[in-house]
Amino acid sequence: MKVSDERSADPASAEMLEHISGRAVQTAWDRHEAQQPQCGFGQLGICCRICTMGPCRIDPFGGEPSMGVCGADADIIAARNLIRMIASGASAHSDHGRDVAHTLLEASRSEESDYQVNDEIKLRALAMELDVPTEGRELREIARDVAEICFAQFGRQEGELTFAARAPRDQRDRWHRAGVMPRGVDREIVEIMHRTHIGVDNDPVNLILQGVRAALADGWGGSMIATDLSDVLFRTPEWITSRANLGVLDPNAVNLIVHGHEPTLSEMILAATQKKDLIELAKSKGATGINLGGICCTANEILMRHGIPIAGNFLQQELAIATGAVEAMIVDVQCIMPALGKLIDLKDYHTKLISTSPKAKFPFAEHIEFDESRAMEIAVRIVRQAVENFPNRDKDKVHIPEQSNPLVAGFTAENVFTALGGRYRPSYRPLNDAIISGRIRGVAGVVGCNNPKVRHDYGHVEMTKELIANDVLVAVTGCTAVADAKAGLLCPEAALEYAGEGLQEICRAVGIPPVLHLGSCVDNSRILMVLTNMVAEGGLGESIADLPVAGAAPEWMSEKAVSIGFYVVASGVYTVLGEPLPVQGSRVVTDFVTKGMEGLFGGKFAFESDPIKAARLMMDHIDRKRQALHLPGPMYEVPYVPRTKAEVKAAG
Ligand code: BF8
Repeated sequence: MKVSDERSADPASAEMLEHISGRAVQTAWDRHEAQQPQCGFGQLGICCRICTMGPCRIDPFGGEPSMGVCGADADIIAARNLIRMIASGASAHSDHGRDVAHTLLEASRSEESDYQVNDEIKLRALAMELDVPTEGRELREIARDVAEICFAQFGRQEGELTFAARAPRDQRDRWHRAGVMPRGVDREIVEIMHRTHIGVDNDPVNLILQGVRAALADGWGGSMIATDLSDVLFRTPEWITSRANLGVLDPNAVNLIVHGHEPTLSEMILAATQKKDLIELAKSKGATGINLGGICCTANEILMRHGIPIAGNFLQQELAIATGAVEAMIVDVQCIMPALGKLIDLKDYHTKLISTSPKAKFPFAEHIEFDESRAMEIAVRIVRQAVENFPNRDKDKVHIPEQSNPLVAGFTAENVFTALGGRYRPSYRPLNDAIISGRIRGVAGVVGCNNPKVRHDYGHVEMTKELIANDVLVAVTGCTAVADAKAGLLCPEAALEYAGEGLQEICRAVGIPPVLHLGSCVDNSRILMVLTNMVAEGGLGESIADLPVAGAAPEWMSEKAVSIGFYVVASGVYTVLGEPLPVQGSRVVTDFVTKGMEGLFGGKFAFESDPIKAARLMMDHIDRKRQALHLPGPMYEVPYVPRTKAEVKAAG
């Protein structure tokens, strides 16, 4: 196999890697190789640089040193490091949510705002849930009250996070018993930072429970607010078609890529690209028009609501620039490699890298600061710069791979399974019935990043194929969704090619793909609501922990993924990670996250790098849950046969 194929299972990415090999361009794969061997202490989670008596590290083989200078052992060090990852990941999601809440608040205060409420139904539903009066009031007043309540959630000092009340009762009872019912995410994160300061909390399990509390404040708070208020501002997604992969770049048009996470920026850039005068300007420069594409989660945001095509996922950001066909890459926050600036500085490519957030500046990027109060004006300025850069494109250097696969996206907790019942039965009943009868074996959420430690996209795609072949309906978000889209798994036709007979029957009846795109990484909150609705519909137990469902992040790498993992597991979901959490230098922490958490929350982690084996672990778990609910095995023959009770039990 060629090196490029070893690095990426995605043909377009492999083609680009081949195309740039031998040039000065460096990619994350090259830098990963240059880092070998990576630090074993770091991988095991047993190095500490929290104070300047260190840095300290623990002998992983049980020898000396067995403690840091302060006396912290491997268990304390691993637990502290782990929950600091949660703090960072929860901060990223929740700061995103805070920005959306702030945008809604500003929009409700000013008639001049470029933003407005685009989903009145969702706003009114939220108002009802939050006890905001609606009778005889203007939409703007309702929006202000809803935004103020949501905004206040972030800093909530006492009591319970309001949206945690959405979780099934049994799950909330578990959180109460474990003492992890979250307050505001800001408070929980500050408490992590306090507890992990030298000489504060030195009980590994107590530390991790605080990590759980912050993660729950993210999933059921910051991220959930990001999703709900983005829906209010930019409208709740509906099923929509589009395409994904580098082939969406247009050799004849001005190509703009938005990369990052927050829809407040990408929505305005999209609106600016549709302005007649800018399109005319593009034509006057010799282009056929303006073509917008996305990378990472901001791509998922504008795909879900507008069908804007996706250029790629995390590991494709450098490859997109290397096509030589991108006039501007416009970035905001999260998952944007600083390497992009170095790539621009090579002067091999004409692409302008434009940073926009006061929170995120990059080497060699031009900074045009985005300000929600002048959103359209700034978006127009950015798009104009991209258009004016078109004549600098060297046509001889352009290399755009052909691949771009069709896809269907736009699934939400509101529409995803009500669709199964059609207009006459808009509820989760048909889904629950399909699971109860065994047509659908269970539901899996496959989410998360790319990581050059594993073959790009291979983990996502192979795991998803194995699951759907065995009648497991798969929900995807983030970079998994992009990987699966590129592999053609988000098309209804994929059911006929890859799904088992039972799942195929459902997909055929309703016209849905076997893999449902639920959005960006903050939209993992949509998956929480899907699970909650399944419990509420009845017949599948009393809590999320009873459901025949499982989660996975086969290629995860970011701290956000750690926060997601913890709120999903604490919400009752068995979750398999491709890369282990960096805690294996501590027996106590490893045991707690892979075993102990189950007793408290009903969910736990497993680590398995082989995506097929990981999918089978998930199906063993799903089958075990089916048995506990006294449900029959899969209705049709499946390649991965349900194990006997004893076999499943033995598999753990
Ligand atoms: O938030 S999946 S690489 S893009 S962290 Fe980043 Fe990971 Fe992609 Fe979206 Ni999520």
